[in-house]
Amino acid sequence: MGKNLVEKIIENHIVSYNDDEIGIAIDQTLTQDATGTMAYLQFESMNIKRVKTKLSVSYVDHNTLQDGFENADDHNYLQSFAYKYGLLYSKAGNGICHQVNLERFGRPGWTLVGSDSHTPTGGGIGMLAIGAGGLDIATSMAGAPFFMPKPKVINIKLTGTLQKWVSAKDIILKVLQILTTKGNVGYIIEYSGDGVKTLTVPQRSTITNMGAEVGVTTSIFPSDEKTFEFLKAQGREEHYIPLSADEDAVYDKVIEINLNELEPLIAKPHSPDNIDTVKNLEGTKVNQVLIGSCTNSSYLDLMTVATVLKGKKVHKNVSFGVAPGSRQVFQMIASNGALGNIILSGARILESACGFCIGAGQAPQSKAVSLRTNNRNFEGRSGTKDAFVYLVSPEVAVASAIFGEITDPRKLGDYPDIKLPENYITDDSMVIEPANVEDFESLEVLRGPNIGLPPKTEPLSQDIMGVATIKLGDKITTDHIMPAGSKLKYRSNIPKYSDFVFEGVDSTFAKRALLNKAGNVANFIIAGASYGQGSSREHAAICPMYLGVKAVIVKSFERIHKANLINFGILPLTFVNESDYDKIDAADKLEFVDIYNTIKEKRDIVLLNTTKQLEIPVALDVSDRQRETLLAGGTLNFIAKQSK
Ligand code: MIC
Ligand code: SF4
Repeated sequence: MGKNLVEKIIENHIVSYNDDEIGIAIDQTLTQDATGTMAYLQFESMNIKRVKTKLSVSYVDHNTLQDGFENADDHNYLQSFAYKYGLLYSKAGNGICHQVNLERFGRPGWTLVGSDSHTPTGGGIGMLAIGAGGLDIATSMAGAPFFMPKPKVINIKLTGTLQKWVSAKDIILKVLQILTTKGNVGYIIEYSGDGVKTLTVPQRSTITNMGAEVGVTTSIFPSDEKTFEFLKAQGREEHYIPLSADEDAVYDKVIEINLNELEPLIAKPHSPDNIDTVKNLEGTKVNQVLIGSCTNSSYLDLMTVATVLKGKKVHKNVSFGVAPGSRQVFQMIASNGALGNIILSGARILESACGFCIGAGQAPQSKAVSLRTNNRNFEGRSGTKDAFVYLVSPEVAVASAIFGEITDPRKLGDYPDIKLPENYITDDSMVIEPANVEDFESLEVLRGPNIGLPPKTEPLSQDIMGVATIKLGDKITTDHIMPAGSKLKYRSNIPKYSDFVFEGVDSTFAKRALLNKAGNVANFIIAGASYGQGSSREHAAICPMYLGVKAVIVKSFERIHKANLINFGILPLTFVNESDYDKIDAADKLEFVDIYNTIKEKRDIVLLNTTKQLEIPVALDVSDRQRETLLAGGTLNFIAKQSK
């Protein structure tokens, strides 16, 4: 029986194999500044002298607004940490981590874990690239394997060729329409079929990037001539290896998409799987159009946009912003004159950074219709609670910016048909090499006042007595749990950042939770399906932990968030009978009796709702390693216990 591509890469990296999970060796890690400080503070607490991966890169791309000293303090810490501990440091302005990593550092066949949910962008060049919480990146840098349940593989077979004006974004929007954002935990998507050959690396990485929204562990394309051409043009042909599935490879599910049949698609507010055709929404007035983010800001994307804009003006009622994904893209479009066309059209040129995508700037007007090329349109993420954000391809974005209303780009006539360059401009001078001195141990890591301490957790107690501090519905995202945007600058200050937990959902939550904690009353979070969708931010576990949350009881979890809860000693429990969700109301008193031994001895867990006098069975679906971690009160305690 032949092997699929995922199996082949895993086989090359496997270091442990149990019934409940596998452990793989990690070649490369990446972090960004909003998750990096915490990851590195945790790494420092492990007392390891230098990173043990083949390559680790620390990027700065999220907190670049610097409206106060906090972001700059973080950057300073990150740079000095990288210098001392052996990482590359990509300075603010060099670009968005996933775009830069793809261009300069990713390698086919390597494993990559990154403290950002869009790390799977690397799957576009045949990497097994997985997003995880910061603490999992820290342990990978310390040389530990990365653990996950043995993945199931969905094969998406692409046939045919995209029609003019239909783009890679439309392929992934189609995938989101088919698979939705729910119910795909534990799967990896592997692309194959004749259609793959027709897609360039930037197109492939748009698709793997937004696979994060499907909730799969990662997505991957084969490594072939297109991968070779891309790496060669980046001056890195020596990093190429061919990789593909065997002819008779077996998959857990197969889906076919005929590229010829696709048309321009759009994700309507407020979920990336709320898909419609652009044609159906044509004529809707648009207030803002933003092109950029790690999904769609490559050279290919911006050249397409610039070519369309040549000699045209943006509609008078549209605020139009463009953020090139990396300094390389910026430099390329500046040198060939394309940037001039974009500027002349009336665009606002934004920094090569996450910016608007994470609500850091460019918040639209009240009730605005905002068209964006990024990957998430959760309510409020743009910074304006009542805005309507739609996700589209750069082609749809630019057509709509010109006409001032949602526009099918096929109206624009001649398709630009951009060819990728034979040589990209490569200048890595904004990537700082680590110290190469004998006595790097004496080097100082710089800590401004914004740099706090890594959070401390406590072992699981014998009993947990508490209250349902909040009850929520389905699809609660980590943006709901731990808002980013203007609050991002507090990422390195847990007590301060914790004030904003569930801010947009129930602004009284943090205060109430802290009061309970002070009175020795545990906080429980109750929610529906797909709890913890979206980002990898471990602060969505750390800050609730700081506020005294001991258990989260839901219908189902998303992968990264569940792992983060375990890392910080919060019990991730699911209802055995989903209908029991209705047996708990907010403010009900809840209890676990003898929970420590129950979990240790793998007995059935019963939650007592003492307000309603009900017994509710709940399940803890974790590996043995995770069970021990929870008993110890989180990963750092578990590691400390093991090394005694
Ligand atoms: C996001 O797109 O939500 C982020 C901001 O990049 C997050 C990481 C974070 O919260 O720092 C992600 O996707 O993991
Ligand atoms: Fe940055 Fe947006 Fe990509 Fe997250 S999704 S890494 S915020 S560009």
